[in-house]
Amino acid sequence: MQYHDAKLLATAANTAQWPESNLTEIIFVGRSNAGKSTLINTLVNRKNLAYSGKTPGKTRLLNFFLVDQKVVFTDAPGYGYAIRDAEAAKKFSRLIDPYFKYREQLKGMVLVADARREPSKDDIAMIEYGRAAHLNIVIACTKADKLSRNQLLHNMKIIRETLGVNADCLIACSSIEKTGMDELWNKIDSMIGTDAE
Ligand SMILES: Nc1nc2c(ncn2[C@@H]2O[C@H](COP(=O)(O)OP(=O)(O)O)[C@@H](O)[C@H]2O)c(=O)[nH]1
Ligand SMILES: [Mg+2]
Repeated sequence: MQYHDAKLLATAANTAQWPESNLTEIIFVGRSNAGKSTLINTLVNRKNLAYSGKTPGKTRLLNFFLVDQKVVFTDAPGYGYAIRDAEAAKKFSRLIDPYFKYREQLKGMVLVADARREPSKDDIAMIEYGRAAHLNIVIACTKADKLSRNQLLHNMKIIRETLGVNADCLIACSSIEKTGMDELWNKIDSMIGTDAE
């Protein structure tokens, strides 16, 4: 297993609280329960960095993690309940919109999607955001261990078509079997110091 150095750099409710940094940032987004916290923890080989559980007060903010002194992972709040809650949706976009618009070092997006589910409207909207901001986009299809090989391939095809991305943007991931992590790191490494355009 690879060692990764990782620590929480900042927790931000607004632009003034974004950390000062010149490093490339990669935002992790996904619907609640897709496995985003677990994926971040598995990627950096830590049990509790991104708090797989719920940390009251912090789950609705942007959490910035400094990783290996070379990249910053930005953990965005999970979405999904927002559909039923207009106020939460407004809060989410107030938090996220300026980050996509003004954070110049933001270069990439990892969309975390449960491999067993079809992408939601929110997932599609996030991809469109990412494209508008000219980000490199990767789809991490989590919980691959819960599917047979055939089901996984079938579902990943649906995910790819629904989101309108190329097959090489998708990575099957499992935090149980620890699969997909090297591939995801390769994508992240290629985003570091690389402009999408
Ligand atoms: N079997 C399996 N379960 C997973 C995997 N990733 C996450 N989970 C489970 O899915 C649930 C939600 O994960 P969490 O990381 O908290 O999701 P988040 O809301 O997107 O941050 C938890 O019960 C995790 O243990 C995976 O790769 N395989
Ligand atoms: Mg989480």
